[in-house]
Amino acid sequence: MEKFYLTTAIDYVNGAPHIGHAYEKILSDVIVRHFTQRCDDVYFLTGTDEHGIKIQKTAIEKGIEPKQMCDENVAKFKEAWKALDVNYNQFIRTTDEEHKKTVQLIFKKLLEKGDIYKHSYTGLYCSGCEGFLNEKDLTEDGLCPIHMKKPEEVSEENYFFRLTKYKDVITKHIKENPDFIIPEFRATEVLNQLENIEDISVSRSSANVSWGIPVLDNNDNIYPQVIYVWIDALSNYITALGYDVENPSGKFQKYWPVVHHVIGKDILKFHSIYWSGILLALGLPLPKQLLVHGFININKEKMSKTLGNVISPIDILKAWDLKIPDAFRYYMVTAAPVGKDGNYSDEDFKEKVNADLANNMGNLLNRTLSMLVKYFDGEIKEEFKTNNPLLNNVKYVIFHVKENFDNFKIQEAGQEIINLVDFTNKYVAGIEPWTLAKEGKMSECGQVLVNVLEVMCVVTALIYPFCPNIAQEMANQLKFDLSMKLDNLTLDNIKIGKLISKEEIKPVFLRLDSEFADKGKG
Ligand code: ME8
Repeated sequence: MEKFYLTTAIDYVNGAPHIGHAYEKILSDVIVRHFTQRCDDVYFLTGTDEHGIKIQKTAIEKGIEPKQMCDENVAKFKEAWKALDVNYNQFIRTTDEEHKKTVQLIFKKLLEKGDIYKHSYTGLYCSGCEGFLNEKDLTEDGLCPIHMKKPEEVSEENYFFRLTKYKDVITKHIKENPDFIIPEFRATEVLNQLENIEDISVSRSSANVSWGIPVLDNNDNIYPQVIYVWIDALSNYITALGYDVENPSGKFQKYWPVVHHVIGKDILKFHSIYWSGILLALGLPLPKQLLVHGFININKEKMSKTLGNVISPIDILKAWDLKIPDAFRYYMVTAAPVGKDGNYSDEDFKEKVNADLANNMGNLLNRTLSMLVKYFDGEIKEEFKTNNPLLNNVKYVIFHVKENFDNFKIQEAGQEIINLVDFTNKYVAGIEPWTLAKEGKMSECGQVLVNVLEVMCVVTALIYPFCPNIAQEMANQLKFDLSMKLDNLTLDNIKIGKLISKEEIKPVFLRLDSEFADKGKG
């Protein structure tokens, strides 16, 4: 696999980032870091979605200009991704001039092609979704099922996109490409939605929504329009690559369409149906894959402003006094399988990271290195390097971690790594190198320790995407080269340092103190 382009959803900036935003960006970063260990050319795009009525209304409530509010909140998003070590290549803002210009040209091209047309319309608009809802989608009380708010009746003359023209091609594509939408059960959901799909409104009257990208050449007799958020927002995936409607070239040609869009379950329809329609209308190939993740709940409850349980990722790091985000990253992506809803609770968090990262992984490394220092002054003698009985376990785990990542089964990949650590712990407990030392069987003792340390190098490489700082610390102590590509990761290729220095041995992860347990929430 040579090229790997991954995008996240671009977040609305009417507030600071919450744990759900953080989950998606961490998940994406973990995937990107893993594939960076496997391919030479990886591109990771994230960003912010800054137009629309929701942002406009929040800015008005605050009494500031929308752009000023966006600037302030974008800074909070960037700060959070930095604190969480989300290492993107590019951060796109839909208020970027380049983006705005290209979106206008995309709109114009579709208008000229006849795929966008004028139409008078009365519909139910949910500003939470930034979309029109059908009567049948509403709850019994007439509310939006996601935002539990009554949608507003809107009557306007708008531009519409001829989505129905592409319905059959999209349906066929989904049916013929089972990997297009994962997990697979989500594809069934989309196929059902496609059956009742209608043309969609793609602009709003600027009298109602002024905070948006104006439609170009709008000198006809309908009132001035702004481009309705979804054409604007979805196009970020190509405008970020410098897509040019006349002459697609450069980065766009390099990475499109080998793209994985990581998105939450609530925006699947927009990505699978609307985005596919727009791309087909532009004559562009469809993305390789939509990876649809579930929602993060808090203490098993849906996170919402009304419940007052919205948690900021930064507050979690602060509350647990975490200088590095590794434990939080690890927990977020291993607490639930990717497609299912996950849950954050302080107790769970503490229990899982203490068990896996401190007691299991960190402790094994620390004990083994300490024994090497105690019995051999940290020296790894040539005679200690023998055939490693854990070889098959290592091969098995490397294979399955890669396979799980290929299928975006990130929780399962994490579990494979911890299983290897578990097994190695049992190997040590069964063989008791300290007893071998007591009995004077020094060479045997040294061999056991080196067998374990070799496995720990593999663990270091595999855990790196989840816990980049801890992995770096482990690599430093093991004198292991963390830049090794996973394809070269075999026990034969691992050359641990001849001497492990006593001064450098320290726990790579300290247990989360129970006194913090009640303070996790922001
Ligand atoms: O939907 N758990 O922005 P957004 C997990 N701007 N993920 C969650 C979540 C939760 N509790 N809440 C939200 C938008 N998300 C649009 C996207 S893309 C061209 C435009 C996810 O700020 C959500 O599913 O509401 C989405 O993938 C992302 O966070 C941004 O949500």
